[in-house]
Amino acid sequence: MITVTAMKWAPPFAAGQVRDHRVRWILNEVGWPYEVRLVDAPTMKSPGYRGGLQPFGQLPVLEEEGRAPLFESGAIVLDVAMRAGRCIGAEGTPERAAAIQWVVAGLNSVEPFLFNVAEVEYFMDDAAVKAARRPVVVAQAKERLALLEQARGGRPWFVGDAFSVADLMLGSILKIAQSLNLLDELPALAAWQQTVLARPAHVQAERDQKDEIARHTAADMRYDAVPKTSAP
Ligand SMILES: N[C@@H](CCC(=O)N[C@@H](CS)C(=O)NCC(=O)O)C(=O)O
Repeated sequence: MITVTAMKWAPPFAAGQVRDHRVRWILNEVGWPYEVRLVDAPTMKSPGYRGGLQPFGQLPVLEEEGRAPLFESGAIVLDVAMRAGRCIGAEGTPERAAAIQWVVAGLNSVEPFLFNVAEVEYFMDDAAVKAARRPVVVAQAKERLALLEQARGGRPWFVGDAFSVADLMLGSILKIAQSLNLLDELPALAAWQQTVLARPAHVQAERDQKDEIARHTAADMRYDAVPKTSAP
């Protein structure tokens, strides 16, 4: 049986966006059953978790009998899709190469720009620094999103004529953009994202994550039990 690691609780802005939803989503797409292991902050930051599951004390992690645990949401999505032979084109084809390319592009060339905006919105306390930085990072993120839409070229899917991990990863990454109103001037990209997110495999993944978060509170994460010096 496959086990996916998820957080007991996350703040409202993150509910439905914690990266284990990507793993649940691809598992739902390919029809592989899985269990969820809910963890708190001290567990994630423990030497055992860092040493055995995720070196940076984060999630998601996919555990499966007879295989080494796998971390990094992108690696897990690609691994599941390749092993299942679904949502990633056939081995050795240009479609598979393009799907991998777009997953990496999403994680490496789009997500960091969106995270810069999220950092200003959610994690920055100094009002003056925030006011100075926001227009800069918003402009950079909007430019990156416009270039992404230009590359999509109005096609229904990023690769070929079917849904693939490229759409999954980019649709997931753009959740941050959508919740920060960065897609307002890109209605076609926003509409594409809504089509992708309407897939039953995603709807189920998001609902399951939100339900688990709703059953817990911030106290269940036991952040106070994590030493302040611990890396985030
Ligand atoms: N590049 C990693 C990022 C992992 C990551 O940032 N995970 C967040 C949840 S979305 C996390 O574990 N946050 C808790 C923490 O850092 O303490 C991936 O895609 O898996």
